[in-house]
Amino acid sequence: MKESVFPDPFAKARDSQGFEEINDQDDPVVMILRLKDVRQCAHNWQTFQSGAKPGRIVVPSEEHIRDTRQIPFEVDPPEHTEYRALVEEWFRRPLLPDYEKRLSNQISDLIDEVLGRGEMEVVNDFALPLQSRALTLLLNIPYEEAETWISWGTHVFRSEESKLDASKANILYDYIDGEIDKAIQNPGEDLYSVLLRSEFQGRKLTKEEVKGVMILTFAGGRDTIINYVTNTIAYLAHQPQALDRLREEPEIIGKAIEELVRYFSPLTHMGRVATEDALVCEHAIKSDSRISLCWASANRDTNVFENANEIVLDRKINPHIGFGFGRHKCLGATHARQIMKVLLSTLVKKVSKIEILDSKENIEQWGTFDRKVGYDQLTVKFNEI
Ligand code: EMZ
Repeated sequence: MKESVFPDPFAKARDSQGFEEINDQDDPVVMILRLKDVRQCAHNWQTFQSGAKPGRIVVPSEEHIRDTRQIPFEVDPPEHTEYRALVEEWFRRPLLPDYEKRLSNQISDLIDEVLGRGEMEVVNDFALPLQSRALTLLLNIPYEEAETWISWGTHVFRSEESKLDASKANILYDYIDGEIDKAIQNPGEDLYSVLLRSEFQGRKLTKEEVKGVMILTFAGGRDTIINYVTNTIAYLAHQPQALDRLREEPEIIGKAIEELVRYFSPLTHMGRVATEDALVCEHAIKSDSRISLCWASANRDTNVFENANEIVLDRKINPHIGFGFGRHKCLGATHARQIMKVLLSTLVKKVSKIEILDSKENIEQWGTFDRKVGYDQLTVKFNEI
């Protein structure tokens, strides 16, 4: 398969019935495939809740490998609204000029570092360090800490041996517990300390709640950003005219970022648990069963997007839901968009052409759907301008 092509495996099921039932660890999940229905279900948090057993709304379910509730992700209104308000401003910091400048320096240094090499493996030697170093800005902690996170690999709950790896998850939990204790001893201006000072319903956040926010911050933006960055590099390598166009028309970078999120949809789907019997696409959903909101399928819905299977860098109307939809839409989206903006703006200044030397696709399997979500390995050469 061509490196930059990400086929849409959902088309047939989306057009014919709009949903598909899959099995996840003996717990069925009805995947919702059309954009309109995905939005409606995401909007209807009363019927399709996030605040189920911790881990259950993730597909594959993580309920057997963790008990900590991720906040605000696994909470419903009205509590969700109050939790979200506590962290919203912090997660808008990526828009501050100083933040953007520091991010620019990081990404510029990383590109300089790999330009000197004959070849490099993008997933582990570029996307992972880029994501981990950028996370030090989001958490407002020393840059050196990124080395520890890089050593964990691309996903904190998955390993090469297992899709759900409890021992790996424990590394993250123990680490976060330790960092929370350090912040209690030595409060500072980092996210842990800020959360420990925050108040929820007139009392301080508990350690467990702080941990819930931190786990989400570490896990939610990890493989997603890594896929986004890696897939973008593959695309720019395969379509050199796209790299040239972004160089000549930097004003379309904002639109290009959205289009790449739509096309790659780095997070395939996210689950919800029905609080009552319901109907979606004339299909009966039983109370306490799961649905999934399939962002990846919705983003290729031909009733909404013209030439849905093509990357149109300056797509004018682009109501994609790659960052989710409704109250739970991605808290890290501002950070993710800044990373992409800085990455594209820096690449066009420093790199003339990217060559792909070798690649191995990462294919997810959901029932009968095989979905390419990114790469396990992508070896390239960056050519200097
Ligand atoms: C959860 C999820 C959040 C989950 C927006 O997505 O990301 C997944 O990668 C994690 O495994 O626990 O944080």
